Amino acid sequence: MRTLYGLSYSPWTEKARWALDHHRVAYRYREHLPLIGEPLLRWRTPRGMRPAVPLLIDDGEAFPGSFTIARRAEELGQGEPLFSAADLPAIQRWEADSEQVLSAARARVVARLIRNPQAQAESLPAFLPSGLRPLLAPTARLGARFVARKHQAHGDAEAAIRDTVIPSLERLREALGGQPYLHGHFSYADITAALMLQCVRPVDDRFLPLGPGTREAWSDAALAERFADLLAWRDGLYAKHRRP
Ligand SMILES: N[C@@H](CCC(=O)N[C@@H](CS)C(=O)NCC(=O)O)C(=O)O
Repeated sequence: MRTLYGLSYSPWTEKARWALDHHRVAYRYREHLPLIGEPLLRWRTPRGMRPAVPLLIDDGEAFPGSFTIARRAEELGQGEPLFSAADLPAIQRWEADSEQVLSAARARVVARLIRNPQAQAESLPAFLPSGLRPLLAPTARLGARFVARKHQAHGDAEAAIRDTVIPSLERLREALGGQPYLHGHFSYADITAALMLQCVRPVDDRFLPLGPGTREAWSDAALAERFADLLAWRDGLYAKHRRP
């Protein structure tokens, strides 16, 4: 069976799942555990590639990264295309913006997680009994530190938000110009751009459930006020196009 390895709270995993679900591609989902799951992840990742999730294993072949998985979903699935040839160069530019924004956001999220015991407890594996979770929360802090080191998420997180996130969101606002889609119809450009807003205010729990501590670590009240129009656009896109 086709298997997707991911982190349920990660915007990258959500991009991959959105594309797979849009194309009605069947898969089973397995949660990756940072640090503890690293040896297995390395073993599954093709040589020469940085081990990260989401990772799709399909018929013994590995498809690493949300973009590659979304393209694979388009090959396999049904439904309206997300990557029309004419849109591809622009989709790639939005993907590059989204990657930069989410990397900046990750630096801030892991820094916040290291100080937030509630978010740490929420990031522990679901099978652990609730009574043990507060005790084991520091283990999740180790996991967060590991992710920060592995993905070089250090430096001034606030400066990265100012220099990377805000300009990208301004560009998105201008490109949309009040329209529902970036390219006149729903495409992967909308998906990858919409996920940038996860670090402004995460989408509703109906679509991507997060515990309160995790939600807080991903939220930014000042940016939410400044980009309220983009949040409304993202919420509309989810309501219309995100299949459960
Ligand atoms: N460009 C990749 C980025 C994936 C990525 O950065 N994944 C991180 C998400 S925090 C990850 O795997 N972290 C957990 C780990 O490395 O163990 C994509 O589009 O999927």
